[in-house]
Amino acid sequence: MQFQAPPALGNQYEDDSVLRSYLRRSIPSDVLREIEPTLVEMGKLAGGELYQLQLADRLNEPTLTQWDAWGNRIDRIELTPLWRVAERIAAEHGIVATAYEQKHGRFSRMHQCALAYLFTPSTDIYSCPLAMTDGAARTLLGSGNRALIERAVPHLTSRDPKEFWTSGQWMTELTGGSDVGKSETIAKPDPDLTRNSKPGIQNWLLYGRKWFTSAATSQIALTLARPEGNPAGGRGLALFYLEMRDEQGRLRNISIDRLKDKLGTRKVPTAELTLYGTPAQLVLGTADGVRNIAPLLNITRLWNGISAVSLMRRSIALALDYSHNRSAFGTLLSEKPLHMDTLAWLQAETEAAFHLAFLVAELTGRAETGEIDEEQTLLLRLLTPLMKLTTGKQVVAVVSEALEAFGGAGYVEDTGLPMLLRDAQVLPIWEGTTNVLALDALRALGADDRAFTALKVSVTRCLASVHDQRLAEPARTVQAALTHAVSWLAEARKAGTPALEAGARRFSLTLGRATELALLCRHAQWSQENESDARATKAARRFGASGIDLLAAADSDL
Ligand code: MFK
Repeated sequence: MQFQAPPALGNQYEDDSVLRSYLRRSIPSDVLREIEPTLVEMGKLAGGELYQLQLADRLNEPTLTQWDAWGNRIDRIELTPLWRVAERIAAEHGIVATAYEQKHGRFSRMHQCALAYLFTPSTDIYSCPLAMTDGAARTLLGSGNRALIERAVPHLTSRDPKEFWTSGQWMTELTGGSDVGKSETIAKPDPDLTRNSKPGIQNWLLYGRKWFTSAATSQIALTLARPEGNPAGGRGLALFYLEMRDEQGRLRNISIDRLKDKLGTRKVPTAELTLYGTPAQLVLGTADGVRNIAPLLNITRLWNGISAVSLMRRSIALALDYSHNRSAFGTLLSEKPLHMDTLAWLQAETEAAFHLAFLVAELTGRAETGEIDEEQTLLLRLLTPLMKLTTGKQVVAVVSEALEAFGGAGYVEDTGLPMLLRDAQVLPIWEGTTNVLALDALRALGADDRAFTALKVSVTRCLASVHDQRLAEPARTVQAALTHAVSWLAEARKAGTPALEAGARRFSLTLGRATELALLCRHAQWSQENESDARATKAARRFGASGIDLLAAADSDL
């Protein structure tokens, strides 16, 4: 009897030619020399110890114990062994801290995203609490609230597992996850607590239900609530900071009602909470909560994109390894032209998505160090939703197809493969669905189109460096898609808001995919010249022929 060898992983950094080539182009060689050992180490963990633990932890899920034996309400969540190890490794390897220590200035964010990209696929979405923690640190630092910055940021950015805190991001309520302005949680000033606090700190008590709070084991949360008497809508909400437990470890007037029973991300303890007088502090101002929490959203959207490309990469790494070990009809799968053609398509989608996600990381790093001009600021604002929605769609398609590359084994739970698809499916949903982000992209365009101009300039600059004949066709595809997007936008605006909104998804995906192709062409040209490597060129040609302009159907509706 012949037994099939399971797919295996090597060092996930050393094996990743896309990541390594990108870093060689984008990071000065002395910086890369310094950070590379951390990536090699994370690549080793991700393909070795963490991956083995992930497979062993497959059937474990977090549990909620609401009562102890003596009738006390305790609401204790136990994480699985994988997540407990992931938390320690994340702290020790500075997966949040790297972006804040700023050892390499604006390259620190790219370094952090590379670490997160390697770490994510082996830890069953432990990137969720890390993303929210990162977003909370960024939001607090931007708020100028000295007391909260001093209190929380050193914990959020610590490398010491004993000191490290994670943060929740409590937005979603029964009224909805997209239309956050409908939130019903009320904030009442607490005069007693305020009197006993440090000068300048005003305490509030929150009352309401939070319906979808990811990673409910965090030490703190940033959340939205409506100070009593404030108007309806997002502007009437305020941004609050709270600590979940008191010095004795008791929840501060929070009950954990239930853990969600979700399709995927089953290691993430996503909870329904009731706040019944939970002490909280204003982060900045008593209104404009949606605007004030936006920095957090933009950071978690970056993590969403990085997580998407990391799951695409993982599914291809496994499928590729399998192709070298699985025989059918007389040869290995790796010798079957059709099988390898299918994997090459997945690789092209993944490479394209990778370059867009890491461009947003690059721009975020520039914004954080002040090395960004107005044009790039507008570009970052527009590209963040475009990147999140485009990669969110790509990851589901790529991982689904990668599972098919295993035949029936891809559909069998104890291979560990189906979990990839279930986890991928959350990425187009949370942090803003595809449609909500398409509308956010319209918001980012604004009325004057300066953000759109910034995007066109950026794409044109990419294409200006592309002169290899094999890249001429994909470059023309980018230009044609952009030209079409410009004319479609003008027509849609004339036709009115319903037409503009109806086409927003196709418009956004067209811009997202066209930008990805331009970035891939630029990298392919560089790789030919500096690495004598035509792999990215092949990926660009393949991706360019895989549906870039999705606007045609929208035209007919105008
Ligand atoms: C694996 C990695 C990821 C891990 C994630 C883990 C955990 C997931 C947990 C969650 O899912 S938390 C919930 C996530 N929820 C969302 O992402 C909400 C989706 N809905 C939206 O994004 C809506 O567009 C939004 C709630 C923002 C719309 O609300 P409003 O009240 O209609 O907002 P409005 O009036 O358009 O905007 C208010 C202000 O915020 C405006 O600024 P001004 O006051 O100056 O005019 C907007 O420009 C600004 N704004 C909105 N979105 C922004 C933004 N500014 C910058 N960036 C943005 N993204």
